[in-house]
Amino acid sequence: MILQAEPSPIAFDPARAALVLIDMQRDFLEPGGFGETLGNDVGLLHAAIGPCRTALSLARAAGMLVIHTREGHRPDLSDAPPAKVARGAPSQRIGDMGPMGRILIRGEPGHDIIPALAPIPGEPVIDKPGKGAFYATELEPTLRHRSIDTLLVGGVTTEVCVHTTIREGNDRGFRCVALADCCASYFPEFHAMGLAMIKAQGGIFGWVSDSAALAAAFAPSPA
Ligand code: C5J
Repeated sequence: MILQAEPSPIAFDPARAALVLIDMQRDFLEPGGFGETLGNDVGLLHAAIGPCRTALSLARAAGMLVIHTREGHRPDLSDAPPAKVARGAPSQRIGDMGPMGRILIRGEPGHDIIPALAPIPGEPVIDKPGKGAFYATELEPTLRHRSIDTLLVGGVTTEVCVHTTIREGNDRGFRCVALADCCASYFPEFHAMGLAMIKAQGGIFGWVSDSAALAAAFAPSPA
C-alpha cells in the first residue's frame, strides 16, 4: 500500500502500521482544561477532530492497530516533575480543581479523550506523564509485540506532543508519518513549521501526509 506523502511517497503494510492519536483529550480541546489555563484558544484545535475521525474510521476498517494517548498525572502528582507543575503563569496549575475536575489528572473528566474520538475495546490507551508518548510508558513494547514498523500520527499539539512523539519514534527506528490535518496547534504558525521541520532535508525525522491521502491509499484500485 502506498501513501502519498512528503518528501516522498511511503509504502506501508497496514498489518505493521499503527494509527497513533495523541492527547485528543478534553483537557486540551475543551474550555476549562489544561490548554485554556495556559491562556490558549482551545477552538483552534477543533479543526483536527473531523480528519482524526476519518483516519480512525479508515484504520478501524482496515484492521490497523489504533493507539490513543493521554497526557496526565497520578492524583498524588508523584509522576509530575515539579519543574513542569511550576512552569509559567497559568490561571490554574496541574492538580488544581477546575470545571472538568483536577487539571491534567488521571481519572478526572478533563483527562478523558473527547467523545467524538472515544477509544473502542481493543484499542490501547497509553497514559503518559510527559510530552513524548515513549517516555515512561508501555508504548514501545506495545508496538514491538505487534511488529509495528510505521506510525501514522495525529493529535495535539503539533509542535509539542506530536513532535516529541515523532522524534522519539524516529530514534527508535519507527517510520513516522504526521497526518497534517489530523494535527493542530494553539499556534497555527507552529503547526506549519512543525510539519515543515519533520519533512525537511529529505524527511529528516519523518514524513507528512494527510487524511485524504490515507483515504486514497485505502481506496480500491480501479479494475
Ligand atoms: C501540551 C500536548 N501542549 N499534548 N501537550 O502541553 O501537546
